[in-house]
Formats: sequence, structure tokens, C-alpha cells
Amino acid sequence: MKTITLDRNGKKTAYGQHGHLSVSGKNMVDANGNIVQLRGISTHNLSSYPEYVCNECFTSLVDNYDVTVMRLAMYSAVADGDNGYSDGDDAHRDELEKLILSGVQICAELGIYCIVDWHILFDYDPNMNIDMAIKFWKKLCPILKEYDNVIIEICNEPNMNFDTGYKVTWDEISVFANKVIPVIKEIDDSKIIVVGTPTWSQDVDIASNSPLKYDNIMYTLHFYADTHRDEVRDKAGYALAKNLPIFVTEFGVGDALGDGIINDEQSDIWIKLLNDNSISYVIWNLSNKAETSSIIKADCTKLGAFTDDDLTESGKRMKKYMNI
Ligand code: IDC
Repeated sequence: MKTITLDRNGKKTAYGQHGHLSVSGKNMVDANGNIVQLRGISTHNLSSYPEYVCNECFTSLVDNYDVTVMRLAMYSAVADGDNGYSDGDDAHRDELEKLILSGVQICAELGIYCIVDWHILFDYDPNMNIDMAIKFWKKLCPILKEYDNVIIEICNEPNMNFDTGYKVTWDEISVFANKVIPVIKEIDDSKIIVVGTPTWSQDVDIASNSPLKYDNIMYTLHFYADTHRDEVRDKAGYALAKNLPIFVTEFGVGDALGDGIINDEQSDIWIKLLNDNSISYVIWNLSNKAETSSIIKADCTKLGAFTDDDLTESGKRMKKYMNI
């Protein structure tokens, strides 16, 4: 097994405090059986903003904001003109794999957890690129197996066919999960696997009616505070009442397009709900793209040693919600 740093700068790291994670009932628990809540930041599309996966950057986020998890968002299909894992060539796939492994290693050295995210989006049905997904996990899992700080996310946000309006169902997601999870577990049965839910990972209520039949599974809930309000919080409440383990692997303080205005009132209500239920959360996104959800200002080209001046308004909310 790879070494995950237990102490840094005279204090215990997140991994030093918690060690191996697993799922018990609706909670994520640590090696001592205590409930754990992780808080962290998601990269933007790794094909578009690979430069932020570096030691200097992650170190700054851990040291300044007490981040305990980083999410590596590897788009499975093309977005904004940048090829994803499935439609790029082998050289691009190699680059993405190397980037992920370097991100995982940096997190191990910092003693934090790391989510490896198969980020479906425009490939709205995870079954579309399932062969590539299986190829990816078969290749990476033998290496990730050595890293006890890794959490696996198998389908970011199942959503809909914009041409026909057809929405991917939980049954269809389950078909995908029931093919992919056994492949991962055969190589490495030790990790938490997070599974996306219908409607851009909002329908945890539907998943809670027929959860998957494996150990150590969590279900994805995503919200963008200005768009998704009580109606999505009600879904979370329903799922929690049914004991569904939820992981918010992505949220934004603005609108669902990652842009728009920041809604502090709705964000605070959401974060209180998550904290009250010890639900882990990860904010979108680590980049300087000119959009509301980016945490770094568009004119800031630094890749680390961030100061308050480098943070956008979303970045300031990130800071507030990390060091709670
Ligand atoms: C958005 C990015 C934006 C990019 C778009 C398409 O912020 O810059 O142009 O994707 O690649 C999600 C997705 C996440 C989205 C985000 C904001 O998981 O990929 O990122 N969002 O729209 N779900 C709900 C919102």
C-alpha cells in the first residue's frame, strides 16, 4: 500500500484522523466507526483545466481552507470542444490517466481523500460509454487499489436527451451500476463507490426506493443553490428517512449552469442541512474560468499560494463553507 501522510505541519491530516472510510447505514464512517464529514473542492473539466492538478495548488487549498477531499472531474465525453476520455485518442486517455494518478498521489502526500470522478454530462446516459468506463476502471483500479484515500464516483450526473426530452431512469442507471461495480469490486473491494442519480443527480428519493445491493455504496446528490431549493431538499429528506447514504460530490452557490447570481440564503439553508446530517460536500469548481462558480478570479493565473484577493465571490463562499 502507498503511504498516506498522517501528520503534517504538527497536526493530524484528515487521513491521519480518520483512516479507512466505509459506509454504515446512512453515514460515512472512519476506521474507528465514527461518522465522518468531508469538505472539499472539485476540479473543473480535467481536459480543460489540467494545470490545477499540481502540488502547489492542492497544498494551498489544504493549508488555507482545511480542505479534506479533492474531486478529480474527468469528463467521459467531449465538452466545450475538449475531448473527454471516451472520444479522445489513446494519447489523450494516457494523459488523463497520468493526471488522475498524479492528483491521487498529491492527495496522499497531503493526507487528504480524493474522489476519482467518471464525469458523464453530455453523454447523459452512463450506458452510452459503458465500455470505456469499464476499460478505464480495469486499467486504473489495480493502481488505485494501493491508495486507501480514494473514493470512486462512477457516473457524475445521469440526465436527459435534449433532442427527445427522454430522461434517464434509475433502472437504467442501475443496469450500468450493476455492470460496473462488480468490475471494480473484483479488483478492489475496499473503496466507497458513489453512484449518480436521475435528473442531474437530484433524485436520491427514487434511488432510496430501490438501492443497489452492494456494501459501501453512496448516492450522489447535487445542487446549485439558486436553482435547486426546497423541492430538492425534500428529496434529500425523503432519502435520509429511508437511510440512504448521500454524498454531495458537487454543489454551487449560483445557478445550475454554474453561472448567474450567488444565492447566500439558499446556500446557507443547504449547508445547514448537510452539516446537520454529516453529509460530505464538494464545491464546484477549481478554475479561473469567467463564470460564477469558479473559485479563482479570471485574471488570476496563479496555481497556488492563493490569497483572499485571488478568490471570486464563489471562492469566498468556498472559504466560508470549508473552515466551518
Ligand atoms: C459546467 C462548467 C462550465 C462548462 C459546462 C460544460 O461550469 O464551465 O461549460 O459544465 O462542460 C453540473 C455538471 C458540471 C457543470 C456544472 C455547472 O456536473 O459539469 O459544469 N453543473 O453547469 N451539474 C449541474 C451544474
